[in-house]
Amino acid sequence: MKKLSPLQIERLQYQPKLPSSLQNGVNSLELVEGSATQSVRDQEQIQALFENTYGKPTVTFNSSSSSNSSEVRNVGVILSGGQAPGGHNVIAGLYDALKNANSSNKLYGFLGGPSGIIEGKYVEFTDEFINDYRNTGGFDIIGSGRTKLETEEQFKSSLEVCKKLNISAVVIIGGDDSNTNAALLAEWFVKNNTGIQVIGCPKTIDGDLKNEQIEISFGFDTATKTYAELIGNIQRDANSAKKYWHFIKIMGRSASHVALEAALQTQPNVTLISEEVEAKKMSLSSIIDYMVDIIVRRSNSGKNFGIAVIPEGLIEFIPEMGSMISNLNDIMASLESDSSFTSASASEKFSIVESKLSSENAKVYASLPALIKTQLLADRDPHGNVQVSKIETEKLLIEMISSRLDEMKSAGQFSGKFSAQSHFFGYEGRCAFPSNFDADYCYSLGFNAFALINFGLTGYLSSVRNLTQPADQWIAGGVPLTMMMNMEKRHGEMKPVIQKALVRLDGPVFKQLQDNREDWAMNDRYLFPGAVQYFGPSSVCDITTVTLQLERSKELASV
Ligand code: FBP
Repeated sequence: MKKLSPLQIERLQYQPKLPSSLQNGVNSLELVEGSATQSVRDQEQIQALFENTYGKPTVTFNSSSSSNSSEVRNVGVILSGGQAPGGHNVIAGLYDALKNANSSNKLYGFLGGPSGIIEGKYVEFTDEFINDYRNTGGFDIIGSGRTKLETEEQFKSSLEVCKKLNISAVVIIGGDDSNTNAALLAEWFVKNNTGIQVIGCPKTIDGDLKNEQIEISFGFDTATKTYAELIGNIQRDANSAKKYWHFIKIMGRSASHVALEAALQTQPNVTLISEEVEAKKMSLSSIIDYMVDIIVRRSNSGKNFGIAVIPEGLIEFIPEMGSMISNLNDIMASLESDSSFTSASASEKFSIVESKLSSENAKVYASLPALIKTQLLADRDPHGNVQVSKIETEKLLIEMISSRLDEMKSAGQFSGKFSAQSHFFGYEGRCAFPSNFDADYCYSLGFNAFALINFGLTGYLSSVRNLTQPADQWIAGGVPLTMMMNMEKRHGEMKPVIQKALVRLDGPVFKQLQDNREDWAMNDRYLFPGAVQYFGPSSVCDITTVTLQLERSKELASV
């Protein structure tokens, strides 16, 4: 028999909330169509690529007093990409909606991510199976993977597997790339008259899958609350011992939403925002200047300690680094199967790469410590990009700041102490038990995904909005995936992709940081959020992030 922790037992009892429109099940709904939509950019190209699924209207569900019967449906579900808290509840919501609509409906889970549907690896969900995973973190119910579902051959294999299981709809739970693939699959299924629908669900702790229709991706709330709890604990340690600077890198790949939200929840002394670094064209050396200035000023007022929050993707946003990394990505792609490179020693690899980089980029590469040079040569992700989670930017900054302070010491410009500790928070938050907010949001997204299926829609992303209000006031509906797309360069070719949302430097969330930066740098305004994901004052633990509240209050003020 499985042994469960006391919190696990407690969370299994949690009953996720639904928007009032969905509370009577998917057979008691009416669908309200908005107007026809367009892609965010590159309309002609996107329309040409998605002839059958482009331009559909957004849809909203209202509860209806009449009750319709629902035909028997088999549905398949895929968890795709990095883990995000709440994935299990999306599946639980989908399962409950599907069984509630017709008890003969079946839900299949494809194993190990998108490769499961290609290779026909699956499980059939039952009450008993699902019940063990309700309100738990992780994606281990069926596993996840990063296989890109995009080729004709993969689509054909997926069709065969769906036919075998009599599946008429597939739900893909993923981030921007996985939902781009969901849009391609939806289009292919329509084009080939298969009758199979595809619905996406917005997942990623990174918080960069958002737009006017999707307020936030799931997992962002729990992950940021978890990191904020950890940062708060470190701040208390730093404030107690008063001897270390803690450099904390926080996950989020390109966008700095996670670092920014965690900073707003904890008020550390320094918060770097990659989008700002890029906009201000800050070199690595000017970032060091900025941080050294705060370290020295704090030291002069007797504080040889502090907290610096660093977004995971920073390195790619520093102009000279970004240019060198993109040059390096191309070189790495060409060296991938070159055995004289793959079998070379570390120092030989450095020289090979330097000889192939442009002279400017070679200088930047050569100036880096060996540790970072090696990390920059690690395997690329499926898109050919460097895996920023593997680059210890926090250590790079510590090393460069230490040498700068040593020089200043020798020149009599610094008499304090600098002793640093580095941390990387990423995996610690991706599989935490979903917060109350994520447990409710995810369950609603899954439930709503089945409502979209029941109305025969395809190529839509499940959308639940009005998230700063109590769950019963949330608005359920769907957004055509093509509406969020534009053309971007991938592997040297222009491809249709869902546009990533980066931190807006003209938005209220960044402004909140900007307005307080100097105060937080010099005065210790640390906040210690604690573990508020599940229990505690409902004004904190049941509501969503500072980011979304600031964004929504600005939107409402402008109405
Ligand atoms: P998704 O975009 O798939 O949601 O993954 C996000 C993420 O957690 C990033 O924050 C991080 O850079 C990356 O995954 C790490 O990937 P991996 O799990 O492969 O190490």
